[in-house]
Amino acid sequence: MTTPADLRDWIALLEREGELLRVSAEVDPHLEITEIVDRVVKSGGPALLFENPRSEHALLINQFGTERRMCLALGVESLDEAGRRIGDVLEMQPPQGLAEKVKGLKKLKSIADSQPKRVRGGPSQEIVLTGDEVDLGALPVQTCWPGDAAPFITLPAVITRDPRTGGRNVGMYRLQVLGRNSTAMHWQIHKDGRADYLLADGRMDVAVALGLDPVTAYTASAPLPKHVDELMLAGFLRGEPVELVPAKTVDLEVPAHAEIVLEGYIAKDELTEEGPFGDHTGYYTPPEQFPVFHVEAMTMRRDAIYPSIVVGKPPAEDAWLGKATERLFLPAIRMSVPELVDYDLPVAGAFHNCCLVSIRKSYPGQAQKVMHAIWGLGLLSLTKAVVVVDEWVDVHDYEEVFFRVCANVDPQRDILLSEGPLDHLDHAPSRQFYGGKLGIDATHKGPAEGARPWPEEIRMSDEVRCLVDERWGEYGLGDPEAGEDGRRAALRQLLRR
Ligand SMILES: Cc1cc2nc3c(=O)[nH]c(=O)nc-3n(C[C@H](O)[C@H](O)[C@H](O)COP(=O)(O)O)c2cc1C
Ligand SMILES: [Mn+2]
Repeated sequence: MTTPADLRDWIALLEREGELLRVSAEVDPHLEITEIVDRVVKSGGPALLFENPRSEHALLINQFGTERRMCLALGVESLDEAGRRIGDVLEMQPPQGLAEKVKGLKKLKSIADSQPKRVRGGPSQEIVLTGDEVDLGALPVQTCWPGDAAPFITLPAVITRDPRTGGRNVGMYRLQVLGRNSTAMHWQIHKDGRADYLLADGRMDVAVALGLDPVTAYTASAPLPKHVDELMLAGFLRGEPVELVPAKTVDLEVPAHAEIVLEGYIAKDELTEEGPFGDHTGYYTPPEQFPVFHVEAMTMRRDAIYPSIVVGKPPAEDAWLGKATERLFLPAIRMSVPELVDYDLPVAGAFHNCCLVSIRKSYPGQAQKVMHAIWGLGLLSLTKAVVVVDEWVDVHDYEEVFFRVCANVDPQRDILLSEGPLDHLDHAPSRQFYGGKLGIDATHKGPAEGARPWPEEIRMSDEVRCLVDERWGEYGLGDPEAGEDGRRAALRQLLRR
């Protein structure tokens, strides 16, 4: 398995797969691109390479906008396949016998190969601009929505170091352009970049990579524990290390194959007003104080391509970045919540507002135990509502989950109201950052949970189902092999005759 080596390799792959359209017409990065992309995303359309966005740099957008492209990006057939690869490593056991030992060695090699690799030079530094030569205005940075305060760089990988341990962090935090050589740094209070900043004294080095291979770009958005380097996950998923070069002006390493790198610093107590910005909550986030990022150098490839993404009222392009995280982190969540069978973070819930969980329930109160586990787990702790269903319920089938909630819940007994930390951008709670949590136990309940004997669920016998399968052709109701959708279409045809 290989994944694209860099952004250009990725664009070539998208083109070969019929997943990219080039737009040569001149378009305005001020609002116009958003409206085009919003229509294309919502119709499941291709990635777009705007060749003339009123800048010397082309703009790539909607690279992650469908499940198929997210899978292509990660080099997998399904997002669950990527999750399984991570699960295989997390659940490694001492090998039994030679065959397992060989397999075990392969896994260990894949872990060893995931470490980023330092190389001497790379295309991301073909052009080096410093001092007055730095001008963010040369990039086709989008003003996404009419109420946005300014243009925002929306798909960056922000690189910092923990001042205590030297450990690297890479996070996707939007940057509001303040002028030729400065931006705001929107790291929210629960994020690792923010934690590095709080530990720093005085000046803190920062680098921002733009235009990466799609796996590395994705991992900047992955909610890894603070001490885990996102570039290691990128190396593991790529099957090849991410190559790094020393930055030109700061004490950090930067991706050798990025299209563009911004180097500079953040001074501890220098804050600026950030926002408003039309965010993935579907609302504008109000102005708030955030640190200022001073850009002292800008390095790039020749003809650098600028990457962008538009978030807004869901579903938007970030939906599949979120779904990738949902699938990739399932094995890790199962390590600490072993009864968890599956979970779903609905796109319409902006990921942190709602979590649907199915569990293998074997004792009273287990649904409540799982709610508290979710509220205690990494960034999932910000989840506002948790719905728990039994193991046989498909959490990705929202009709089915809704049916269970309506059928199985006694609100007096099965609703848990709690409180805790909420997402930085959640506008609903009375206080910012803190508020109510809702747990809904839609599992079957037993007598120890105060329920009467639980009725049996209706299900046709296997015998009769087989019989009807076999005889379907005889009834004259359509093709017996057609499956549910085909059956519906055939019946509609018959009615029209
Ligand atoms: C398109 C996109 C934009 C994002 N913008 C921000 C942002 O401006 N600020 C922020 O704190 N998190 C933002 N996030 C979420 C973070 O990238 C995510 O929480 C990630 O885990 C942060 O890295 P960290 O865990 O190392 O802090 C964004 C995610 C995506 C997909
Ligand atoms: Mn991190």
